[in-house]
Amino acid sequence: GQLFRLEDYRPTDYLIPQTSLTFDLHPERTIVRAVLSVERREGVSASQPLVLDGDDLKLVGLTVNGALLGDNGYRATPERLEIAELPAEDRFTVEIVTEINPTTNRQLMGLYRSSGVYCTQCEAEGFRRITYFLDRPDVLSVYTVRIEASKAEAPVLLSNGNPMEAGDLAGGRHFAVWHDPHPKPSYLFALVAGDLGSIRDSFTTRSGTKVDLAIYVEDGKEPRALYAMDALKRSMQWDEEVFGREYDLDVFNVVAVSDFNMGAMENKGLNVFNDKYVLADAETATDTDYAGIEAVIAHEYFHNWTGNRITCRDWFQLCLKEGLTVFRDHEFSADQRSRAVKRIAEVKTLKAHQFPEDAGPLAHPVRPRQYREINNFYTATVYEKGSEVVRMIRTILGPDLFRKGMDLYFERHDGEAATIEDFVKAFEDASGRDLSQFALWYEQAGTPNLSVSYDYDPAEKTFTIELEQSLKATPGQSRKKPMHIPIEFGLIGSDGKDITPASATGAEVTGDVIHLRQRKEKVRFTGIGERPVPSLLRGFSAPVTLASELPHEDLIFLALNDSDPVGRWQALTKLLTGALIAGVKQVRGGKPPVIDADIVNLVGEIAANETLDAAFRALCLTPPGESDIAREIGDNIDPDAVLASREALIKAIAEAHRQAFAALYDKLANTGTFSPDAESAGRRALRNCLLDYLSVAEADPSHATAQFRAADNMTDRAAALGVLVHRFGDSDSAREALGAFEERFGGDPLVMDKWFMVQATRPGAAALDRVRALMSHRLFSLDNPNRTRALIGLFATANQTGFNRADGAAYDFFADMILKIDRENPQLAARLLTALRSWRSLEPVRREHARAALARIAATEKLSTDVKDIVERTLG
Ligand code: B3K
Ligand code: ZN
Repeated sequence: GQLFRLEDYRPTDYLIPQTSLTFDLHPERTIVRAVLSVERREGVSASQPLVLDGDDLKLVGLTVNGALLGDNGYRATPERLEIAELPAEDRFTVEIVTEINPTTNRQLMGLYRSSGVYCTQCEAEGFRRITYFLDRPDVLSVYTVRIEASKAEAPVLLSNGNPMEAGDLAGGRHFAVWHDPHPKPSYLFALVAGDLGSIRDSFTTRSGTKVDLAIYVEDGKEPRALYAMDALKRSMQWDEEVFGREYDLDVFNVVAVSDFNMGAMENKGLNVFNDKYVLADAETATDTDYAGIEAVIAHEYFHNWTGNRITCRDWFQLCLKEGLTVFRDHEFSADQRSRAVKRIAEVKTLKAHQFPEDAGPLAHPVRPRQYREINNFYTATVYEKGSEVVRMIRTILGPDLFRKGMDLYFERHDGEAATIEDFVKAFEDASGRDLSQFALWYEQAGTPNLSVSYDYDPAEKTFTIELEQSLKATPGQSRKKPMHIPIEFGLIGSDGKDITPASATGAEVTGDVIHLRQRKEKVRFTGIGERPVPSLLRGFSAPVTLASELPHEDLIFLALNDSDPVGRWQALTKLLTGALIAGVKQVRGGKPPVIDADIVNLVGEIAANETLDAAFRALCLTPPGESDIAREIGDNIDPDAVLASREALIKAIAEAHRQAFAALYDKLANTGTFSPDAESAGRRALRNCLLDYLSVAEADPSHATAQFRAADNMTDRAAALGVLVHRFGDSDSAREALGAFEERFGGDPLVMDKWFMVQATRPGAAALDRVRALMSHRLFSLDNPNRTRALIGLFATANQTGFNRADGAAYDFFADMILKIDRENPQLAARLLTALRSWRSLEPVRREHARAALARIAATEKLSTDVKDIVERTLG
């Protein structure tokens, strides 16, 4: 693959202000006629050829200003159309006819058919698989789209923008014309055609425009789209209230399809979704599914302003739309639910997905400087860390200046393709602050480490915090500069209340934020009458790791008393992680782990504290996962020892609190009809945590079986199934539950994904054989990304002991699967392969097996550029 570099950016010689497309849809032979009005940029000579991108295209017609070209007038390959014979005038029309096959398109990029429905995916570079075009985000065009199709096969015909006309044609065919008045880059183009059901609603914007809303789903699944519709209306309202952003077309359509490479796509006025992020009801969706739908619906909707109205100049600026839009959807969910619980969930996700990326061979800056395959850069770093960077801007400026900066950004760049520099400048200009050092967050890869020490002087009544930041080398960046790290903090007195210092000297302090800018800095607070317990990084105010020398008692104090719930959770996590790591050492030394009674009591105390949110207590009762522990250990990982340590802690907690947990479990039982609201979901989350502990304490599946049978919703049913399969996998209870689940939901692929997942994640070396066997299940297919992710993806990312079995057999199996999937769907294969990114931190035997599997992939001929890029960077 070719290397693309940020510094090589150059604007195009030609622009395409208008694009008119006609699709004559046929399953195997679709004809696309593109009429492009082209404009030569000032100063560009007419001898400059017009070079358009293609991918796997077949040209069947070409004219310029209506005339055919001579043999030397153009050159067409499947990847490129170069037109040399151009008029002297600066404006002309190019008409291109291509023929494509939606049925054989298994990459799910460009125009493809999924369960008989035509749909498109163009981001990042899928439009060039439909027609030849300047397929890059800085070429904005106004689109008019005419779709013709068989009326029986595709009664519904959709594209971007507003519907203009529709009617019947000869031969049982019909047509529809759509016009999108907002200039957009080609990656936001979309078309959907098929036999779909829909639900409809409307939203009136605050300036009084009525917008028709529709969600299209497979016939018969309409009732399962109601929650998504509700989330959409709440998103529209929220963006008006919180960011002052209104919707800008007469219609907004969402379509759910079953074969989709990612979550969803923000095409202007026509969002296309993986049906997993649309379909939900109590019977089939868990609380996590509901929250996911709410977040993804909001995310795609919010892109209308951050991504569509203002798009990216080039793909290096991807975080400009993605990080910002993730930040916006996080804020939305926080406002709809419990802010603290939402924030903790974000921190967990960031640490689970982004920190390992930043610490491994695939590390890259939030704004990468180079890529070989852009689809491999839709990463946790660009999305999640990108969102953290925006969040830090708000922390540094405060909410009012942040909003002022956002307003300025919208005002200045509406209708443009912008850069990170434009974004940062808007905040600098709105606030008068210098963000040049802060902007290093976009440039430097890796997770900074903060080490902190404290000193209390009772005579002087001063408290001094000494901070030191460090950042390890990452691929291509050996030397790093110090960053501007905003650290929210509190100094807590023995009564549990925050102490307000008289003054602060040293590093800048504004309100409750310390601004660390040097490599090493001190802050000295005066007027501190007693030795305080410091709470640092409240709200997880910066994406850093924190090494602090706080003693055990202080952490327990924080876990119980910090006024910031995120701080409480961080302190508890630190304690649990310390205990778990000590346990791993003991296991590897051949001893049983010794569990600290203080920690066991602390967990019991939090569980019993009814003044706390149930959802918060559930988070506290779930000890760090196996991969969290592995990440904190850092190297020479033995996943079996990690599991053993974690299980020992769970058992100690379960046995110590057996009675209390049983009573609480009963008390939290379901009452009334199911509601997916945050409070009810929190209650279920806590109760399902307790179910696991109880089952461990009792060493008996009967509680889980009873819950599985009685459940009136998928959250409780799936949780019970999880306990049965993971804890009592060989029992009749587990077998019967799996059988009953399959019998009931065998007709519903999305629900069956949960059935595959729960088995793929059952710990232990025997998992591989089960995964192999499940691949021949009648409902499994490698052609469907959701199915593949449920079985192969979850096995590789959420079954540490199964995937990393010591003989390396699972790596071999995985390599075979990657190579197989790569032949059909390179994007999916490349994404799955990132499961091996932390191979270097394994103990030597597993490490060597993993390396060999990677090397075998790398040595295979005809790899896609996607997989080749990942495997080469992973091997380093
Ligand atoms: N923008 C799309 C992601 C496209 C991924 C292309 N490989 C979804 C989103 O982030 O909203
Ligand atoms: Zn996005």
